[in-house]
Amino acid sequence: MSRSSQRIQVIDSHTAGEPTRVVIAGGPELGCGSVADQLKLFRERHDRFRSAVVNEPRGSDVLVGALLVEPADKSCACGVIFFNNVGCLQMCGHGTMGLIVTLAHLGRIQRGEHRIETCVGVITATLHADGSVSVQNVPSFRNAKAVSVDVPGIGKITGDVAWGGNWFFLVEQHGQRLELGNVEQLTDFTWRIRQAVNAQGFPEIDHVELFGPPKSAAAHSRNFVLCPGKAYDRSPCGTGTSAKLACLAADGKLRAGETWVQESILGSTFTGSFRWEDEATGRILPSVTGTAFVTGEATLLLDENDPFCWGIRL
Ligand code: PYC
Repeated sequence: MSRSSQRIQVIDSHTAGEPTRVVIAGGPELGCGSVADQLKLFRERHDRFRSAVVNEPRGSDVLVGALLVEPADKSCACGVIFFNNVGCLQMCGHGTMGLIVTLAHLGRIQRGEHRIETCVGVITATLHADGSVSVQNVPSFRNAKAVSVDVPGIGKITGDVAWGGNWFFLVEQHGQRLELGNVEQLTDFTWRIRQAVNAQGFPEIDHVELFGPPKSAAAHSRNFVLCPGKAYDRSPCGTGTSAKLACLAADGKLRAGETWVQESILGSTFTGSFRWEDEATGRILPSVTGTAFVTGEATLLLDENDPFCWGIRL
């Protein structure tokens, strides 16, 4: 090993097929501010660290990173900064489930409720006896109903804009086959929608979500979710499911306490439900449950002499 190699300890997991890499040691010094403050520093000064951890040749476009940080709120078990192939995520549902099974694997937490500080607020994650994890996510809401956009090469597409910890454009009517064998077409289709929605006054939209009938009789809906770096979510997407619950609640299609089983493009599922935070404004408190498994323990080596030390970036 070269003398200049930096060592980063990670634990890999997957949640309903979507991978998470938790950085447990070797991360940058980000001070002792809130996680939102630490995220600002991470974005400004350590973007190459982000790329080194999740991008090729050590990772891939699909991988979501989760950097464990010191929480400012001392009632929290930890703070976390989520990131992907192109930048930082504000929240991540599948990543939180991956983080919880990772902390349990390390013996740092036991069954029960754990508060976690994210850059968009404190969330609570519950590790159940059967190993599943429920994420009580940040308050979620629909921002705009039935927004129509002219998508070049496709035509008029109508969808809802909603917040579930990330910003989503949710589309029911699209004429696409939600099949694993069709992901190239779905990726192109949703990428075009994202660009058109962003250009038409919703620049904050980072994810696009298509819905269709489920394959499993136990599920209520199937989805395809395009992430900001053009990878599709293998899981049903925790923040995307929260945004969906907010839309269902706003339309009166799901009542508080009822469950919604969201199937992913892989057929894996998350079970969601909500409580009202404020019925008058349509703000809900979503809870999303899924299962994650630890898949690896590793030490990443960063050798400055390696031309791809900081990952392959666009
Ligand atoms: O589960 O919230 C989620 C998520 C966001 C991006 C990938 N997964």
